[in-house]
Amino acid sequence: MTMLFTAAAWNADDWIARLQEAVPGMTITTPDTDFDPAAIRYAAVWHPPHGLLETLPNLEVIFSLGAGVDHILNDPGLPDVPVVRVVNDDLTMRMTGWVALQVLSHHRQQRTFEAFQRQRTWQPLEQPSASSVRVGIMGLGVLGRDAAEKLSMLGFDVAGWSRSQKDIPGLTCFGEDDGLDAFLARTDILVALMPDTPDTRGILNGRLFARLARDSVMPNLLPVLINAGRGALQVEADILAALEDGTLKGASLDVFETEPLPADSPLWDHPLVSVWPHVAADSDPAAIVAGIAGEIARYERGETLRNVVNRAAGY
Ligand code: NDP
Ligand code: OXD
Repeated sequence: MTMLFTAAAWNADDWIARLQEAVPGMTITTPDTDFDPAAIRYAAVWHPPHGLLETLPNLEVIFSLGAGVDHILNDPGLPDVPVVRVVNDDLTMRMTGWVALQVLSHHRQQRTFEAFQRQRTWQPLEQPSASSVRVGIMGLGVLGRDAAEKLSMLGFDVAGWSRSQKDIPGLTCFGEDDGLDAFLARTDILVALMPDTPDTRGILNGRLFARLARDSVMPNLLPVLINAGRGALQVEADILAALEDGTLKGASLDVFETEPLPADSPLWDHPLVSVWPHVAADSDPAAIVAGIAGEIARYERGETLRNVVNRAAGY
């Protein structure tokens, strides 16, 4: 039983040792070694080089080393085998923590108070309740739903929008295109947790920002954009223009059109933008390896794989 591991810039030795320990009898190889393509049944990948996976004639399952799968599905030669993505509590909690941090920092005016502190200024400001602030989450999947539920627990007025209409207790849910206008019109803090697909690419653009609520309880500070989905969702020129003309009052971005964010991007030193280097929900190797080992054990027993990507939908 052989697995191909490829994740450029990651510590392959550590991952290989973990995978070997977790999957008894598994031989792990990497593309830079002299391996027999016909021996590979499994692949565990993060941004695999295009064309590599189609050279493996006996490949049975591809494991994404992340929750997102755009880095695999964008390979034009991708073989027609199941792609399994990462879903685990550790990753979900990390994402919810990051989203809560951003929502709270906008709601509690963190930037303003940090500026006051630098000036040694004691200046209390009005503190609107969380229940008067409307958070809108685009994408109610594993990550969006958890973030929505935890933000509701913090008292925010939370709604969500997704491709299919959802019915989630305690959450106002809007579905697809016909629900988008109503969803945006009641959103002060927009959180994007969607995958990169042909339908979502560029969705965070000037036309969409213009449809956000204009009647917030903090008109000088909201609406704002928080994106931890994928950089391809956002049109950065439109974010900058919207910040310039006041359509947006701030942005917290963990993902970018080009990563790493180019040194000359105006986002770096924009006073209303918080830049994060794609770390909102870093993956814990132990949790990911345990997930892969569990799925391989199920598959070898003839059971159905879980968390298989819908190739037609693109996520
Ligand atoms: P899921 O597949 O569980 O959820 C995706 C959600 O997006 C679903 O609710 C889906 O709708 C919705 N969606 C997809 N396409 C559309 C569309 N065209 N219009 C409206 N809604 C749409 O994914 P996860 O929640 O696990 O992860 C979401 C994304 O987060 C990942 O794809 C990845 O890109 C990103 N991510 C980022 C990380 C980071 O560190 N920054 C870490 C991990 C993930 P429906 O429910 O109807 O299918
Ligand atoms: C992921 C990510 O998709 O970290 O897991 O972006």
